[in-house]
Amino acid sequence: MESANIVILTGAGISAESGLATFRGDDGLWEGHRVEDVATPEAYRRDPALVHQFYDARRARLAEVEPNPAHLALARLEAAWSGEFLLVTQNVDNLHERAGSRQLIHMHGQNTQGWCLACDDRFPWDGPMGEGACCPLCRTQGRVRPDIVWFGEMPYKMDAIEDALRNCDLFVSIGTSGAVYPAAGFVQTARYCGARTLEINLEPSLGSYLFSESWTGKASVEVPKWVKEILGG
Ligand code: BJW
Repeated sequence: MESANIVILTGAGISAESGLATFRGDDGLWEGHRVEDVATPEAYRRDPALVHQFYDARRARLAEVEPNPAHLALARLEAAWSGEFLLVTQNVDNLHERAGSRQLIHMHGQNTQGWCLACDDRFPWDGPMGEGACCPLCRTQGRVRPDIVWFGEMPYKMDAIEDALRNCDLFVSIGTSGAVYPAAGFVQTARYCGARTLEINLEPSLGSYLFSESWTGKASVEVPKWVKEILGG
């Protein structure tokens, strides 16, 4: 098994026990706003101050949280694995890289990066951004937005993700509700191409029936258990 190709998809549930709120749980609202009301290009055009407030608050929170045993176990697995390994996260936090993951795609962007709509460049961003942010490269003011994929926008690196899904032997989905596409459809691609599929989630997700195996429980417990099992004890 140790030479098999693995693709892992993670969602907000893997960071929940680090203290970051998920989107669709009981604590899933941000000051009464649904994610759909702050995570769209239309919302940004309508009320940029509100959208910046949402991402500035979440960026500030990153300094107060740490990777949990689930992030650490995935980094351990990557380091020990001899087959191909790709970790695709929908999360815009930086907990996977802080845990040591390297083969990592942030398909919905990163809240620790800015994107200048004037010069189309992307760059690391620490601290608040707000409406008046100045691009460190072209110096234009007020055209910098968080480097996040909002509803209706194309997720990043889809070609590389599709290739990895078509070539994987094992697809594992961790801590995601399966409510948002294209990520919610990855299990079907992997399965169609012959991969074994496993879901690890607090509760069965919307697409749970599509997986060949399901583990129900907290990511911080179940992921280290699974990694130990796959690495042979
Ligand atoms: C735990 C746990 C613990 C908790 N342990 N588990 C109609 C039909 C089909 C599709 C569409 C449609 N209308 C529009 C679309 C497309 C749209 C879409 O999917 N909409 C749906 C609402 C239907 N998608 C898009 O627009 C995407 N772009 C796109 O499709 O482009 C065209 C395209 C075409 C063809 C190919 C490729 C592209 C873009 C989607 C962008 C999503 N952006 C967001 C916000 C930005 C990032 C941010 O602010 O952080 O991304 S939305 C939000 O949802 C965020 C997340 O990444 C994403 C997924 O959420 P996630 O991670 O699953 O979190 P939750 O809260 O939903 O679930 C957490 C889970 O964890 C739960 O199950 C818990 O039980 C569990 N859990 N504690 C283990 N301790």
